[in-house]
Amino acid sequence: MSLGRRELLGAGLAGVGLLATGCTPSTGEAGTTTAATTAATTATPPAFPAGFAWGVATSAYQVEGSVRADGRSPSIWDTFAASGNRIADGSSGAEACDHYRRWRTDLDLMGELGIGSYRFSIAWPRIQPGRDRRTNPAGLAFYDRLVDGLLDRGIAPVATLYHWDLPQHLEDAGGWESRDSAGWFADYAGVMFEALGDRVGSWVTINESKVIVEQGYQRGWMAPGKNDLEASGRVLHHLNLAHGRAVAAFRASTAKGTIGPCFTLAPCYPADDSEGARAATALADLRENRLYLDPVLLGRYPDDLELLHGEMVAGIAGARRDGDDATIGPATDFVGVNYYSPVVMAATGPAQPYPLAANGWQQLHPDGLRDVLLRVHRDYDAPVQVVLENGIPDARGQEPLHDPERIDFLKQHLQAAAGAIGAGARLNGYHAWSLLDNFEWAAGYTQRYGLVHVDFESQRRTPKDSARWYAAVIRANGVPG
Ligand code: GCO
Repeated sequence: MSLGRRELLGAGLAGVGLLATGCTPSTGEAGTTTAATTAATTATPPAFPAGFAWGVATSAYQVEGSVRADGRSPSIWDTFAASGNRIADGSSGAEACDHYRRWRTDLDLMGELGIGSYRFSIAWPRIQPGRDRRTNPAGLAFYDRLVDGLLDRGIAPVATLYHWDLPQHLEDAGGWESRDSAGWFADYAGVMFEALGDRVGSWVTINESKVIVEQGYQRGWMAPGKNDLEASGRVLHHLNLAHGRAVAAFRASTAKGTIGPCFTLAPCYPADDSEGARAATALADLRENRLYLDPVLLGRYPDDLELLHGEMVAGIAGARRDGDDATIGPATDFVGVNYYSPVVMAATGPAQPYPLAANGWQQLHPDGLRDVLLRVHRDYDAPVQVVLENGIPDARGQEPLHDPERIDFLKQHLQAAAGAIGAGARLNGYHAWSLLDNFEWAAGYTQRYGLVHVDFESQRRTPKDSARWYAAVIRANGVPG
């Protein structure tokens, strides 16, 4: 059986010793009052403000393919996928959805579904493929066409600068472990602001630093496949610096749009009323949320950072220089939120009171979306927020085009988002993950998250029932009753 890419993400990290306190694996016992009551169902009727952005999301390595086209050089994901036994089905993103060549078809499809906003990512190795980091005009031209194609169809481009595909030549020069990475990223970001800043309305800096840190540098389940806690701390700090320097480059540029970070957040609930469960939950919240939110949104690391594993804390401390916190924390225009799963903690370790999705790591708890949005609203000075990812893989045994579980999932999560808006959160958009079935990282093509089915033999696209349902939501600007 393959490892889900975030399996154990909510499992207390006991296996890799990230926490200073000992956690034992969950007994899997059903949760209890506290997890359930924290999640009281919202009574607010689903309502979205006029102009709410209804979107879908993808990322470059997961959909583009054409990994050698027009001068692109390898990324750390090409290397990782080729390094043997890393990907469940032995596949890679070499072809993926062939979106690099079929982008017009995909944009037409989005247009037919009434999609208003498309979150895609830019493949850095297409833009700066060589060690000299000179701009590659042919690589840039792809995103130029894509953005114009979106605007022609009335779809707002939301461009992510980094969704995990670091050029291999930068990895060879030290990658995110090197402090130079912040400067490399700011330079590359500057190239993109200059090229597309007149047309892209929203820029996202770095997708999910938590997943890079935990899966890429602690567990080794994702590129670059390392198991080094100290390095993971350094990498986190450099990702934060890179974000801050890119925001500064954006402000100094002539780009017209807005810019913000993207976090994958997990509401943390105690499994019961015990003091032990509450303490474990507070620690989980530090590890899952505050460690990432605080530096970027408040300009300082959490005061209780030392509760995390000493080697990781040492990595952060060793990388930190005077003035860095201010560099990391310039104000952003919005906060991007990805939501998949809560974390529930008993005194003895993680609990799993909610049903699991077919990926094996995602507890299904729609009200968690409302809870994370309201938490960011409350604790981080009421920023504008946008959901940049939310989705599930096809259920086991599902007929390819009939996905009632996904419709239920979307409906309940949208109701939860509406509940957050009703309670004051400034949410201005929602992007379903994903437009297309695609390359799901270490799970290869074994998990399908698309609203649109892809036959990877023929590359034929066919909307699933959920795509038609989502189109109706968009037309109504709300969830049908
Ligand atoms: C994620 C990623 C996506 C995944 C999706 C499903 O950030 O987690 O952005 O690339 O494919 O989340 O696991």
